[in-house]
Amino acid sequence: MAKEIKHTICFRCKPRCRLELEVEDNQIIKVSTSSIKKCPRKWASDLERFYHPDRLNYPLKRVGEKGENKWQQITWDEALGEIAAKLQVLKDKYGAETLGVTAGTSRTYEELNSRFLNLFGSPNQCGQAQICHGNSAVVATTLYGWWPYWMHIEKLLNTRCIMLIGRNPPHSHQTIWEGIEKAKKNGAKLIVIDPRRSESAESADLWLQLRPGTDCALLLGMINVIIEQNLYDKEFVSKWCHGFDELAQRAKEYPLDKVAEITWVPADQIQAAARMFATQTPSCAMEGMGVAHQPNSYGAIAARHIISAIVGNVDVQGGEELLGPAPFITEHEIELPDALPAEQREKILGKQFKLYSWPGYDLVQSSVERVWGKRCDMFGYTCMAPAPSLYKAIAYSDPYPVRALITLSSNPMVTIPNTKLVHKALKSLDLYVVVDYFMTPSAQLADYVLPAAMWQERDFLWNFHNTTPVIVAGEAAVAPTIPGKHDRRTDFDFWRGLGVRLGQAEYWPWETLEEYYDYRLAPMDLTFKKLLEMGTLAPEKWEYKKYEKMGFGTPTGKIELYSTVMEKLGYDPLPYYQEPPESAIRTPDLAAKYPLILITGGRFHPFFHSEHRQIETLRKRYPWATMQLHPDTAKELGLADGDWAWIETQHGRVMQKVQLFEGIDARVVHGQHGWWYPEMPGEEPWLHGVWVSNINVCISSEEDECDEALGSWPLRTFQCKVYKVKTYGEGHPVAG
Ligand SMILES: Nc1nc2c(c(=O)[nH]1)N[C@H]1C(S)=C(S)[C@@H](COP(=O)(O)OP(=O)(O)OC[C@H]3O[C@@H](n4cnc5c(=O)[nH]c(N)nc54)[C@H](O)[C@@H]3O)O[C@H]1N2
Ligand SMILES: Nc1nc2c(c(=O)[nH]1)N[C@H]1C(S)=C(S)[C@@H](COP(=O)(O)OP(=O)(O)OC[C@H]3O[C@@H](n4cnc5c(=O)[nH]c(N)nc54)[C@H](O)[C@@H]3O)O[C@H]1N2
Ligand code: SF4
Ligand SMILES: [Mo]
Repeated sequence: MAKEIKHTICFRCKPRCRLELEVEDNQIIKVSTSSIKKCPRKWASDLERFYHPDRLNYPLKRVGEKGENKWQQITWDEALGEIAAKLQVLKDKYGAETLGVTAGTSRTYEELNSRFLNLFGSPNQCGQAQICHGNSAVVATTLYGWWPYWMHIEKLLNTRCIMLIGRNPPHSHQTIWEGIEKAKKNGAKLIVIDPRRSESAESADLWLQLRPGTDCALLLGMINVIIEQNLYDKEFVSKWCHGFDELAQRAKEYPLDKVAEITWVPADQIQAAARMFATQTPSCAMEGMGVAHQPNSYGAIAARHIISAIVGNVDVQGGEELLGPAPFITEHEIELPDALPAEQREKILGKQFKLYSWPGYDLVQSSVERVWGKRCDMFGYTCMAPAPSLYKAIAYSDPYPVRALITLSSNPMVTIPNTKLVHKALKSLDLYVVVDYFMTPSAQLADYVLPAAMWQERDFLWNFHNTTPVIVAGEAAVAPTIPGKHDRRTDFDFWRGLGVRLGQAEYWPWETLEEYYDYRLAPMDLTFKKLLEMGTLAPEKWEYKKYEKMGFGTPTGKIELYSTVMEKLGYDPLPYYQEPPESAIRTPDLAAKYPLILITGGRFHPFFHSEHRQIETLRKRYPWATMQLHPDTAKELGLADGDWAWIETQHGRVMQKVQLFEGIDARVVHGQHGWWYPEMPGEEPWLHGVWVSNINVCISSEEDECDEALGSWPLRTFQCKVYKVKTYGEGHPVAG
């Protein structure tokens, strides 16, 4: 057979590039050279992952005890039939809300998770979205009536100042970093707010090394400077912003000396950053996980959007660009949010977090729809049950029994905090189904493990969650099923197969992804095939200042510095600073015992969360988990570079190797996240080494520590201590 070039969408990391693969005889030979040149990661080693001997090839059914790693191979038809039958029995016994779905960080057809679940009647979708840009999407939409599209690289070329708040794109989003580097060459300034001298901070004009978890106070301090020094855009504010006087009043509570004390950032630096951001306009801010993973994420994210609004950055080229929806059938329409009956909406776990659940949804979306004609996707906004609420419900039937769980494109034993609770919960389920590429610590606890088609094996239509008219199409390069070798299926096939078996057939009329995408593109008079030929579809010209014609998609039609939605929901309508639940100020006794502040999860090459640990080429470069520690702290603790050391919090302890790093504050430790060791035994108690270095063993998941409006859970501000691992084998695999 002749060689062919297939145009796929790469899901190896975040940018979702269109990538050409060379294929011969249903085998991927290589990633074409022109694509590799474009890929800043040069991650051609993905073929090593694609053809890895540990990939899941057929559905597996548990035959031993849970966690014994004993499996029987079955067919897809058997697997889906048995799962559907068991789901029906559990639904009849406990109600539809007894089923939860846990999804990962937006790698697949997540709109179909919601569609299936809404039709099934359960509100309990639990996604990483709630702590992964989803909380930003919700806050932005609440205040601006739309979510600015931050993946719009071209905008960076028109910006004069970029402020990265808890975000480090050289490791987490390389195409954005390329854009920032170009912007810098054009003369743009770069401000970085980060407790570590990250790669972004290295190239910054201003680096603010703050105390973890204090961004909200820092940003309110900057807002105060901008207002007091008359640096805000008076015309825009008076015409297009609601609640400026109330904001000014609140900001007054954050004078520079007080903010400097809270944040550890010298007052002159705070002032310099505020002045730079307000005068070098259009400027834009990008917040990342340093902010999203804070206990008070609403406050920090709201303050970040407010600061951009008052300096007149919204819906201008090079600022916070509000691009609007795509004119096709959006992911959110596919989710069928209205199919979930009102009495089932009421049962959503974590319903006390009202902004990221139905009361907030109705208030926010009705205004968005009025102005934009469509609702905003906001990352599976329809049903978000926060992880701490979900795992508590499973483990303790509190507030009601959740007996079945489907995990698709996620690895909760590694990526969700309080691994002990997740472990207890997953083991106690009546039905646990995992759909993945590889066996993982989570999959080891399942009743059924189903092999998913990888990105090279599936058609995909990508649009950044309905926040932009840009649409990208990618095709399957090779077939997911090769008789005699493997029988993998796409996640579309999984949801459709289950839906059809559970009485949802009329809602799943498309037999293939191509049919599904043809349906979604029909309003644009396009087919999936046509779009594949075109590659990427983007408007020829971007429109700005659209609000002059249509207003903002909020209840007041203005940017809500003072949020009427938050007010109606019973929360403080303005951002305010709260001490983290664990800190020297809030819990001094705890801090005396655990004197260091633990931050976790700063992204690093070459891994993506808990993925790629099987790939030998990468593990040779990066064999073990690593923590960053200041040399002075290490010296005091008798630790040297490369030593194994325990990181211990009141919640648990794990070991990682010490890396000395002068760029971190001596009072802060940075622990990597995502670590498990596939080469260790899969059965209990090892579960592929999930207890050895996985930082989420050290993190709590209490509902009352989550953000009160969003329900997003903190992952980065815990008191800890660090000490040497004394002897080889000191740590039992089930570390405590
Ligand atoms: N302590 C701490 N915890 C964190 C973070 C942190 O910074 N600190 N970061 C958090 C954030 S922002 C996120 S987004 C989460 C990430 O959390 P997860 O999304 O749970 O990430 P992974 O661990 O990579 O799990 C993805 C799993 O799905 C599989 N997979 C990948 N793509 C697909 C697909 O298309 N279909 C199917 N069926 N399977 C697929 C992979 O093999 C892998 O096993 O972690 C969160 N957890
Ligand atoms: N290589 C790789 N790339 C990835 C991923 C991956 O796992 N690996 N994951 C993807 C996903 S799902 C996500 S969400 C993105 C996340 O990408 P980013 O948003 O860039 O997130 P991180 O690198 O986790 O954290 C950014 C910075 O926050 C800092 N930080 C920690 N605590 C605080 C704090 O309290 N305040 C402030 N201001 N900063 C703080 C850290 O030191 C770190 O440098 O990356 C994506 N890209
Ligand atoms: S940058 Fe990431 S998404 Fe783009 S081609 Fe490279 S590995 Fe794939
Ligand atoms: Mo994420």
